[in-house]
Amino acid sequence: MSQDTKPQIVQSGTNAVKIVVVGVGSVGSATAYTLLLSGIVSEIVLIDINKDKAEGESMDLNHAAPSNTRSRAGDYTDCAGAAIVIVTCGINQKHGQTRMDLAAKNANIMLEIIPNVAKYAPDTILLIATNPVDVLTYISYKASGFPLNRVIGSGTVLDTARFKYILGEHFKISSDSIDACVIGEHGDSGVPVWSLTNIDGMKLRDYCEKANHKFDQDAFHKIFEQTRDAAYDIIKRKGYTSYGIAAGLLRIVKAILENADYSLTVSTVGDYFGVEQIAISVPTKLDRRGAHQVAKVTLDEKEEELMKKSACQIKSVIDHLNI
Ligand code: 6V0
Repeated sequence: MSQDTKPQIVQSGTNAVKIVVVGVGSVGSATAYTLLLSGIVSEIVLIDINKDKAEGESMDLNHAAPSNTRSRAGDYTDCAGAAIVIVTCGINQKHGQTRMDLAAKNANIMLEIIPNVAKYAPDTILLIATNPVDVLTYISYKASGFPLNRVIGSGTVLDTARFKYILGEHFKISSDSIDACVIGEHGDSGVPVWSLTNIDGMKLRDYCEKANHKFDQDAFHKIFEQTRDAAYDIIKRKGYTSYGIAAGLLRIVKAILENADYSLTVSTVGDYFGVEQIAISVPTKLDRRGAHQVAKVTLDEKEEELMKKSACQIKSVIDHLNI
């Protein structure tokens, strides 16, 4: 990953930090609310094609704001000085649609807005959440002209949280005791990394033996299906998903602002699993300069094969868009 050595706008400590959220629908407003209550940012600027919506949301948010954080509606000139610009605008999945079905429309929206963000905030970090997030992270990288480390997709951070939650429910333990992740596409070809799953510091098989649980491959397969299909199940009932991704975006923002240097499964652009120039999620370190690849994750043969398929799936959509 080519690195950008310019000092970033993120300041030491996290007290005077401006974040911009572009798109304040279900995801953007939940993200702004989550960021606001976290107290780690001082200013949240909301941009939406629907200006009234951005204004209404920011007024409402201010009535929930801790004294050191303010929200306001703005336009692209207000991206100047932003530490991070979070992009959540565009169309969302309707019942029965896949994330990839959104590609063409949302790609055009990215091509329209990203150059504006880059113009006024040339040193910011772009954090993309709009779906299909891997494809759009790649398009945002191209449209911004930013170095690789400053264009980050929320990737499988949400899938990983869902996976750990469902595993925790299965074993009736806190998901904090579980070290597990989903990598690959944020979507139907995402890959659960069973070979590296640890519970209480033990490999899954050892944990099952020690804790008197059956090592039940069928149950594990169902756990992954539930993880993969979670968005469809939620959208069928409430029409959209928002809180999970908002918490995931907060986790990413925190890792950047706090110069955390730990890894999350965000999506970044590069050559992966034999496929050139795509964005896909693998464990990636985050700090004030953005994303930094850690050593290539060691997968078993089947996982490696699934990652190749996932990478090809993303590539075929990027190629199809012909941008
Ligand atoms: P929504 O509630 O329809 O909000 C979209 C917002 O974008 C609206 O307020 C629009 O006015 C605004 N908008 C549209 N076009 C533009 C534009 N050109 N410039 C500025 N604003 C614009 O959608 P929702 O918030 O539910 O979803 C937004 C995106 O997030 C979708 O693509 C979802 O699929 C995606 N999600 C991504 C997730 C992830 O894990 N990465 C998770 C959930 C949803």
